[in-house]
Amino acid sequence: MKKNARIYVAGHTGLVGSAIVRALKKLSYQTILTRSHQELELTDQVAVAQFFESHKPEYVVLAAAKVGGIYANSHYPADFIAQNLNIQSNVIHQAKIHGVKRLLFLGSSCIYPRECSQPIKEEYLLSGSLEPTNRPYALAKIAGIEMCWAYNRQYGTQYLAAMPTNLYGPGDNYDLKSSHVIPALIRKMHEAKIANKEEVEIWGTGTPRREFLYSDDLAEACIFLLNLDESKYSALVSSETQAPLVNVGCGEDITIAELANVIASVVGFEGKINYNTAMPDGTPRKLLCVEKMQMLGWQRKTNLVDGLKIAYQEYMQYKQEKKTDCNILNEIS
Ligand code: GFB
Repeated sequence: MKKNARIYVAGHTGLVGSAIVRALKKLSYQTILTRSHQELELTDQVAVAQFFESHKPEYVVLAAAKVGGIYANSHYPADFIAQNLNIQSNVIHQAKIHGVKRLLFLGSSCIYPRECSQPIKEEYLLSGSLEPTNRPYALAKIAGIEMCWAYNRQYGTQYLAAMPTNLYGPGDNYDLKSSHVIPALIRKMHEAKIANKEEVEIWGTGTPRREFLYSDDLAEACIFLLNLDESKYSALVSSETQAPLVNVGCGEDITIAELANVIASVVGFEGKINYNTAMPDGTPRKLLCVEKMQMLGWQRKTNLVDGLKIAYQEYMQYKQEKKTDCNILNEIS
């Protein structure tokens, strides 16, 4: 991408989108197009068409999505499937109408079958049943991948889907009902430490394994993919037999119980960790195979402990500043 290319980052206030904008700015990209949810409703077909018509982006990063942790996915299944299908259909279709050169569609490792062999290769997509706690979200994301692939085949577009593993980082959502595990545990342990509580409650059995990637590393991976030379990029998006799909992870996972201990030490919480087994575990394991990205020449930079230390500092800073534009204050009822 040229430094003056018109790059639309859909979802720029979220964890992923904000990291992508930071990374683009750091690399001196000059024309980054963003619209807040208030300015542009991506589920509104007409509004999205008007935006593309007026601003004619050359590249699109589709990071806008209804996202959340295990509790939010289980309790708002209709929102997760309907909003995501609408957002991605509108953006992908308008990208085609307006001749976008490259589009990167972001999904999640929960698209793969629950009982997959590990580590999970891209080719395992649609080879088995999904994890029930996030099936509506996963199916919307699978539809997005299929849509990228279908448009590439029928219209010769160059759309690529990147599936990140579980993410965390600056600007994360710390609401205990809708967040993912890392921000939830940072907040729970910090608040327990401050209140001199002797115990914190963690959901599930602590035995599920998860792989975690720092959001700024994912952002670098996204820009790396959009900047691949023609032959490498084309090999990813032009296959008749393989979906235009690439996993983005670090290749290592840990149990939730191990994660809780690491977060306790980063936060300085010395009390007891209790497991509430009435809450769901979700999928037992989802470790991505990251060979494809490694072969292309990318790997993560930030290890888990370093990333958690930065995330904890960010949490403290946002709490102190009580930033109104941060997800931290967007509690859901
Ligand atoms: O991060 P998380 O909500 O998402 O939960 P998933 C990961 C694991 O941490 C589960 C456990 O086994 C949870 O039971 N856990 C323990 C907690 N304590 C907590 C807590 O206080 N809060 C939360 N949230 N979890 C999501 C999907 O699945 O992952 C999405 O629902 C998406 O669709 C996302 O794919 C990346 O990894 O289980």
